[in-house]
Amino acid sequence: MTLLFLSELDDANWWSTELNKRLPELEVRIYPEMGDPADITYALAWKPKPGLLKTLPNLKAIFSLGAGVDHLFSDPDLPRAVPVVRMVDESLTKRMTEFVAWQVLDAHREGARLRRQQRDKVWEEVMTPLAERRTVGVMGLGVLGSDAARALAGLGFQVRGWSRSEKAIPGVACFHGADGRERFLADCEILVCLLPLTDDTEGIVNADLLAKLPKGAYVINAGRGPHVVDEDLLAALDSGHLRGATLDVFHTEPLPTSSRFWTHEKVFITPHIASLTDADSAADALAENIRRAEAGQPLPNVVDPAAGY
Ligand code: NDP
Ligand code: OXD
Repeated sequence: MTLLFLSELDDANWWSTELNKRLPELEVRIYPEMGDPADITYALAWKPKPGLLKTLPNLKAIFSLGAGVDHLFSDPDLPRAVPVVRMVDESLTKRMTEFVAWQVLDAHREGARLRRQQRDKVWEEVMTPLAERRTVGVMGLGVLGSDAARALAGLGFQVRGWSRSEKAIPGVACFHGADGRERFLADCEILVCLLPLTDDTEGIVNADLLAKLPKGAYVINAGRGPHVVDEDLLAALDSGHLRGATLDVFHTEPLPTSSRFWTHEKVFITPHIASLTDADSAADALAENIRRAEAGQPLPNVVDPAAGY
């Protein structure tokens, strides 16, 4: 069995070392050194070149190096008969929850205003409500969103969440579907986007959605850049309707230096690092998945191609 590692961003040597500790018999090839395409039985990929996976005739599974799989489904030539497995890993989940808690607390305690005050040498008290008086909404209650929502509830926030199907999470008011969206958004003072990017969610953070948030709301996007209509977000920030935004993901990454987001006083930018995966943790599940595939057993976390996530 041979795995092709396909990523310009992730550390190929780290992944191949960790995989071989668990599966010494696995041959790991690192693209572009792939040898005979017919040898490749597994791909471990992040943003592979469109059309490349189609050239591997004996693929048994495609493993995404990320939780999101939009980088695979955007390939019109993705081999549809091969199962795509998303990354579900404890380190990825914990890091995302840390990021969300960090940014929600910063927005809640008005970190941006305090940093401006320090810059201007202004000594002025900033009184903020207790967490129990602050409503935070999490869009997407999957592996990442539900963990973040639970942690925010643990910090005392009034937490609500929104998903496609009905959910029940202790301490979280759950809404779902198009019908639940408006009720979910009303009163959300801090909105966290942890949705996957699909045809249904592209452009979801637009003027219409932002107008439904209360004045002074704060938006945190750790999903994907195309969830946001950039011009609509900038207009809501400029008009004062939004107090601020934390953006980890963008339409184009790296974010072009010409983007207004870089210099906008109300925007905090992070370079798509809300969460990253540790190979030494995620290789356990990956190796187990390869063992299962070799044994002809069903794989967990296979993406439903119709849903696209
Ligand atoms: P999951 O697939 O576990 O969860 C997705 C959630 O979104 C589910 O609750 C799902 O609803 C909901 N959802 C999907 N479509 C809709 C819709 N049309 N309307 C309402 N809710 C919807 O994904 P993860 O939690 O593992 O990951 C979420 C996303 O986070 C990834 O796809 C990726 O884009 C992003 N991400 C970003 C990272 C970063 O560093 N910035 C790192 C890792 C991930 P239901 O439960 O009903 O299916
Ligand atoms: C992911 C990501 O999808 O890092 O895991 O964005």
